[in-house]
Amino acid sequence: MRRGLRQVKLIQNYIDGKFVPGKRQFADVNPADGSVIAQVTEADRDMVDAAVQAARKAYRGEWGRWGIRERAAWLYKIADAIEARFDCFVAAEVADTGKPVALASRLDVPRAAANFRVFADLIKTTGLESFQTETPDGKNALNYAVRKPLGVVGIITPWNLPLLLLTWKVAPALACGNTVAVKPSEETPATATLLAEAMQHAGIPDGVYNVVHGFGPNSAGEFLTQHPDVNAVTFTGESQTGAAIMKTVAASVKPVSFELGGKNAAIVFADCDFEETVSGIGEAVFLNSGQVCLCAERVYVERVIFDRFVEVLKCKAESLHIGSPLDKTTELGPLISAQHREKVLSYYRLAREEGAVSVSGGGIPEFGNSLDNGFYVQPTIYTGLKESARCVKEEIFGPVCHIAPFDTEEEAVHMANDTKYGLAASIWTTNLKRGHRVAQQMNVGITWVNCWFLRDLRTPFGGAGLSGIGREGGLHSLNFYSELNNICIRL
Ligand code: NAD
Ligand code: 6OD
Repeated sequence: MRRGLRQVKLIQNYIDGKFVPGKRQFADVNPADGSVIAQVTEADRDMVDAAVQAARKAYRGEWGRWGIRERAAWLYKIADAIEARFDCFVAAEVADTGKPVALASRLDVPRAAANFRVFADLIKTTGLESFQTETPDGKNALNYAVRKPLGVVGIITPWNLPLLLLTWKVAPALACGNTVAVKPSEETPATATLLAEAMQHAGIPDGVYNVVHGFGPNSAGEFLTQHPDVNAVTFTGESQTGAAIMKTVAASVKPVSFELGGKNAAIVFADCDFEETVSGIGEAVFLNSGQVCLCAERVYVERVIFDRFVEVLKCKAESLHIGSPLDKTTELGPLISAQHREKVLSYYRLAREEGAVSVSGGGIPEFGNSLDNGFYVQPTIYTGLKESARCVKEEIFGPVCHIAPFDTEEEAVHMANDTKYGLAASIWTTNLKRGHRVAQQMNVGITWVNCWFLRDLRTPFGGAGLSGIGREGGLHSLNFYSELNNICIRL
């Protein structure tokens, strides 16, 4: 190495149990200071084909033949391997995403291990339907279903919770006996690659888990979804990308599962537990710098507590510790990229043009050190926009919300549902009857009452409208990642 040149890590593709470089490289950038932390080698069409063929071979080999208990045992080993490298996973996720180290340590990496354990438990304990069917001759028939893998599953994931969302799909896919080729986001390639190392050390057979790096259109993402030997595609990301992938896979009629964007509402009633609610909404708006698909960007507050609520949430936003992701006390890190920051700032400008009252933030924080080269924005709160404003309708995906008052329950329900998205909602009230009543009227996949992002991995997860197709989680994942064969036996 020449003096003065820092050696930059090379992140490679993982195909058939080997790390392989691609012909082209792109930079992996640390969003906290704009520095290049690694070069990533992009998989071309031939490499994506090699990954899918390796997955096919492994599927036809021992992985596809093993029984449920053996596969579950491997999943527990993967969970152990993640935990054995806990600090490496945290460091890689923090460097790639800029998320606070405290968040990656409490959410992302523990959830990755939990994803493997939960689906290992589930595949061992979940039964299947059977029916005794009456026939006119009285002899009857027995119907029972058996679960079979789909084959090779293509998995495409975003940058906001890279390891959590990748393993949320890899774990049930493997539990059901499939093999996978995954394409992590080009912004956050590190932890999918570390997972390959963990699997290699755990002894997972070659070809069961393959990683191809690159971009979407005319790159590894599109090559994977176009591949004729991929049996199903599961995708998490923007709604528009979901539409593009749907077009691509339509030609070969593959099953798809889409977890897409959101413009989620929180409804705060005057009878809420005020302190708990402000704290919960603070999380729902600002966690991961607002880069969680479930974040609340629209907050509706009953008019009698509106002014007080706005004032206290403003204090909360202004007291958040924005800083280096490596500082254990940091609560708000940067956005993922310069490009994404420009998008979020363009909404901050648009909010002003649309007539918003700026309660807090709206700009870029200054640090006086290398963090000024990072992609930070201030946590931001607006009021005063019309419900038809673009800032109220479009997903921003930053640490920002608009707060609007309401007078009646009906009005709150109407405003919350007045969106093309349908991912999540939260209701804040101490009146449980009202909590149930309002929750059941939400046109979304997940409604939380007096909490937010509280997860039980056995429950259905997904969205309505522009927010997705299908449900994953628990049995829903097992059903997506397997083909059910109903057997009817005449008795
Ligand atoms: P994105 O759609 O830009 O990218 C996601 C992945 O798709 C990346 O790996 C990308 O390379 C790939 N991709 C892009 N175009 C493609 C194409 N034509 N063919 C195949 N692959 C392609 O999303 P993002 O910016 O990484 O993530 C943020 C978005 O994800 C937000 O909209 C957020 O709401 C959504 N999201 C939804 C959920 C959910 O569970 N519903 C979870 C996390 C994020
Ligand atoms: O918790 C999950 O299982 C999940 N899929 C979360 C999605 C978060 C979106 O950013």
